[in-house]
Parts: sequence; C-alpha cells; structure tokens
Amino acid sequence: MNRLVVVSNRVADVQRSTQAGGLAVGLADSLRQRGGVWMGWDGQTLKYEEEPEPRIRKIGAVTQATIPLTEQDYAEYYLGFSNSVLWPLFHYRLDLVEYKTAFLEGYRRVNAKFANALVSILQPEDVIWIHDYHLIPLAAELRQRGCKQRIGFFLHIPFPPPEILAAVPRHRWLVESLLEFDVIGFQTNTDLGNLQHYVEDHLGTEITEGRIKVGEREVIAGCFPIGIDVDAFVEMAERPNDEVQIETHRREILGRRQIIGVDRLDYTKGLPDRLRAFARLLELYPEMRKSVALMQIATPTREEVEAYVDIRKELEALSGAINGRFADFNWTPVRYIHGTVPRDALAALYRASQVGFVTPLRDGMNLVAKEYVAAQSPENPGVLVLSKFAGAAEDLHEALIVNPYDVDDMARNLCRALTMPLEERQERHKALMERIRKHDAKHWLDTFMAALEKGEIKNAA
Ligand code: ADQ
Repeated sequence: MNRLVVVSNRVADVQRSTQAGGLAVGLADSLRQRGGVWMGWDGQTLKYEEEPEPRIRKIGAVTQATIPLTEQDYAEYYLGFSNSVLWPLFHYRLDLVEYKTAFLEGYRRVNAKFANALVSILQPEDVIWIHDYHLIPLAAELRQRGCKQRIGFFLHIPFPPPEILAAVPRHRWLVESLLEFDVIGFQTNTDLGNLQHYVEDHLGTEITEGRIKVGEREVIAGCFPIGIDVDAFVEMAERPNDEVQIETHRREILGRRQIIGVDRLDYTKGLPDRLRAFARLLELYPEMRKSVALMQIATPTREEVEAYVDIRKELEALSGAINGRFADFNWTPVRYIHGTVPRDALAALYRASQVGFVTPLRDGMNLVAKEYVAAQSPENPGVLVLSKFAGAAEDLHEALIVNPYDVDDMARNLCRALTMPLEERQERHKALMERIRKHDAKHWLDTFMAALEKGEIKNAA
C-alpha cells in the first residue's frame, strides 16, 4: 500500500477524545485505521523571515508534520479568504462575504508555503489527499514544484451553483486550480452537479461518467459522502456515563423529554430559527410545556470573524428570551451550553435525547445527524429531525425532513417526533442505521482511495 499523505489546514490529534469539527472527526477516524502522514498548520502564529522546516511528530500509526504561519497569513489566508470569502460563499451566503485583494494574495502565499513544506517530506510513491476550501490551489503549487504523485481533493462543505460562485473575484482561476487535482470529491450529488454546471457554463467542457477532460489529462469528479465509525460510536453510546445517567433518571421521573442540538457555533447551522422553532412548539402545543426541554450545545469557533460574534450574541439573547417567557421555578425550557463536550459524554447525551434536532441552512454533510442515529438504542430510539439543506438529507430519507427557514414546519415536526409511536420510531431508526453503516467512514476512505490510487469510480453515492 502506498503511503498516504493527508493535508488539511489544521492537524487534529488523532487520539484526542474531545474534538469539535467534522473534518477533524472524519479524518481522525479514517487515518487511525490506515496510518500515514498528516500535514497542516500547527495553529501558531510566529514572526519569521525564512519559512521554518515542518515539525515532525509520530502519534501511533500517524506522523504529523506541522508548520506555523505568520500573523499576516492568519489574518489574510485564514480569517480572510478562507473564512470571510469562501466559507460564506460556498454556503450560499453572499451577504456575509467580505472580500479584499490582500485576502486572495494571502491565500495564494500560504498555499505556496504548504507546497514548500510538503515537497520537503514527500516520497515518490506517496499518494496525496488534500482537504477542504483552504487549500484549493495546492495541487497547482505542487505541480509547479515538480510533484508527480497523484493528488486528490475532498471538499467538506457545499459547492455552490455557478451564479453564486461567480460572485468571487477570480472564480475561474479557483475552478481551474481545482481541476489540477487528479480526483475531486464532493459530499453530495448536488455539489457535483454544481461543478458540472460551472464547467459547462464557464469552461465549455463537461463531466462525463465522472470524468472531465482537461487538456491531455483526465480528472475524476465524484460524490463521496463522508461517514462516521458507526461501531465505535454505538459502543461509546452504550457505555454507561454516570453524570448523564443521573440527569436522565431525573428527567424520566418527571416524565420529561429532551431535544438535543450539537454544533459549532456557526451561522450556517440555523441556530436562531432552531430556537424559535422550539419556542413555537411551546406556543402551538401548550401541553408540551414542562414536558420537554431543548439542550443546545454550541462550541465557539472563529470568534475573530465578526459574523461569529453576532451569532453568539443573537443566540444568548434568544435563549434568555425563551426562558424568560416560558420557564417555571422547576423547569428551564432551553439549556444553552456554550462549549465543547467530550465525545463519550456527547454520545450518552444523544442516546438520552428523544429528538435529534439538526437544522443547518446549508451544510456539506453534517456528522451530528449520523452520530445521533448511531447513538440510539434500537429498542427505544429517538427521532432525527433534519434540515433538507444538510448534505445528509440526500441519503437519510427516514428522518423527518424539515425546511430550516420555516419555523412552523419545524415546530410541527418536533411535535410529530415527540409523539411518534414506538413501532414507527423503530422502523425509521433501523432504516437509518442501514444507511449510515453503508456510507460509513471506511466506505468514504475506501471509495476515495480507489479513485485516487486506481482511477476507479465505484458508485460512491
Ligand atoms: P462541521 O461544520 O464542523 O464539519 P459536522 O459535520 O456536524 O460539522 O461535524 C461536527 C463534529 O464536531 C461532529 O463530530 C460533532 O460531534 C462535533 N461537535 C460539534 N459541536 C460539538 C460540541 N459542542 N461538543 C462536542 N463535539 C462537537 C464540516 C462540514 C460538514 C461535514 C464535515 C465533515 O461543515 O458539513 O459533515 O465537515 O466532512
């Protein structure tokens, strides 16, 4: 087997039990199994004139290679082009895009730095797998440095339709950079279709049976839905967790149900309307008052970008307002936790919740939806209420699918989930388990690697 070299903006600790962020979770699961090298930014910003050599550290089967960035890199490449241009744009939020020419320059500069660091550690037989929107120009940079290895790219977030993509200056350059990879992977058929439309409209070419002709080369473009390590998650959810159990018993004695939401605190996750939908449930169905609570766990993220400060304030105000309006001395309707929960406690919390409420306005896949399903007991499973704009909705048909912009629709479906007969819950859960097992972390890795190493396109979707 060829050595696998994974590259992403940040390198996560593959053995850590607390991790918030889908890329870290998905990749750590996959790399732990296969081993290899993981290269990325070490999270530090330093002053330096000459680019430092990558720092190498071995953790189990995985060798980490990391580099620091400068303050300017961080501001322009990370906060700037990656998270103030590409992130909102790829999530269809043109209103939040803040573009500056310096951001694009920083983006190109840091991609060149990544390429310099990588060529110093690459071996001829390696296969390279690059992740996410921060590193779209990296294949082109590597090719310029004479790199001959096969290079794949996976986009964890949505790929927008051409009319939206065209709002970013140099969009054609961005897509042409993408076409420098040997394999381009997306989460869903919708994303793949959007690339198809772009290459037809702007480049006068097309994707035929998963392949695009680019000069003499042939590029594979496919759909590779990311998944979780289902068995590991089931096992974690079944393991007793004392603190969660005490809390669950208390709720059971009082006959109260719990709806759970778990997200990075991001404006794409639809959190304000999720809270409004919960309030609407209490309004429309007064019998639900005191018999259900919403636990929302939201990990802080990218707090230096203004849009993230705004969303935090909005949520704090909203949860306060809902509690102010509905709470009683012995019942708090919304429990809003601004923090990260260890993965084993998270699994136990999912299992102890009767509804998993996942309502992004736009999401590449959404692993929380899959984790919630995996954590349920087959005898008495909870119900997943899922946004139609999460990539996961392309596959998880047996969830209750909702429109995250329609507060009434979400409230009605919450009520339906909370009153669903046991038999229907069991049937839906069984079907959903089959789906998340079919498209699990290993399947994602295997199908992508088959395309990258052997040029094979299995029907990944
Ligand atoms: P994210 O936007 O980070 O990922 P998601 O797929 O839901 O979204 O992954 C989040 C992960 O972090 C999950 O494993 C979850 O358990 C964990 N997490 C989130 N909040 C947490 C909290 N408060 N405490 C503890 N753990 C928390 C991006 C894309 C997604 C895509 C993934 C993987 O935006 O669409 O599914 O990458 O490709």
